[in-house]
Amino acid sequence: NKIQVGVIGCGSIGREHIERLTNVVPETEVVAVYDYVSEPAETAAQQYGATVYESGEALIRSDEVDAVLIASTDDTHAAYVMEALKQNKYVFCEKPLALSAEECEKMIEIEASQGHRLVQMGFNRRYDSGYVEMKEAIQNNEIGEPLMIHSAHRNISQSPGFKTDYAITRVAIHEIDISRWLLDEEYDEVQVLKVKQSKQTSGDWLNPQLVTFKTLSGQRVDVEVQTDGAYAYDIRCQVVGENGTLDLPDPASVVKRNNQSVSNELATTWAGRFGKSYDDEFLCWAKGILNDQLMGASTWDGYAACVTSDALIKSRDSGKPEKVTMIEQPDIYK
Ligand code: ISE
Repeated sequence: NKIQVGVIGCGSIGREHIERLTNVVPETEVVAVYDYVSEPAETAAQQYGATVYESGEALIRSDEVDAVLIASTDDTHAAYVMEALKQNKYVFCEKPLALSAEECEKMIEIEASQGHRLVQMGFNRRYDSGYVEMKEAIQNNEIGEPLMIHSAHRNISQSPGFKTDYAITRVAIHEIDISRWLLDEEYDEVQVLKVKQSKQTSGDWLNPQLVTFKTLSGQRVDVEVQTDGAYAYDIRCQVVGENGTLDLPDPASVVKRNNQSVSNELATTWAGRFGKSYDDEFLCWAKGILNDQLMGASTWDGYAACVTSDALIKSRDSGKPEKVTMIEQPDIYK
């Protein structure tokens, strides 16, 4: 008997995750789906033999659902996570955990009072083999104490309706999480720096944005966030330590030599670049559920990302560094 999963949100990432839970993760099966638009839910239900529910809440409360995957629009995540917590069900939530830090604080309160973790956050980069190797090298003291990180997040395009804030809440949120995870530190203050704007932007949002974080021990992280018009979907990360540096490798691709030049292909989309990491993320989720011990990113990590996003957006408006102020960490996240 497999873990019976209900999926809320059957858009592009929801569909990919349903496919994974069905064909990649042996411990799970998708039995229930919901989407606020009926067509994608019906299609997924038919293809994977699941039942369509009339609301996300009904799906979460259903007896046939053991665990919930939330891949719906960002503004709906918090209420669904709260409902799953109240029903004492395991939940996987795509980023962001909520639109405000206050909503996350409520979740933390409930989860901590229940005494064990129920939520795993969708920060897939923690499962990317390159980042995993970098983390191990840091932990093994191979470059000494990390002092700073230089990073870049470059996109070719965005879907219609993209807004300036999304560069933080949907895009740089990956660097907010992965830098905290690599350095194993919380942030002290963050800032958005103004930079000359690219003409390769298909809307009226700010692009690029230069984002910086300072950790409590004084390490600095800079992130170039290009949300449109870049030459590829390209993710760069270099950790600078006292005794050396670590560079995130590109995924394997053949090195081509022709026309008097040497080249290798880059990814065009996040799905192409990070597919394998999502597989490993869900394998980890299923194991965590079976052992009643979730190991991936937690509600606390989702909260940290929201607090940091809020401070960055404030800084973009104020033009100054802004403090990242968090509540005390409950024991279940330590
Ligand atoms: C998307 O939500 C992601 O997760 C990608 O990593 C990011 O590059 C993209 O711009 C976002 O829309």
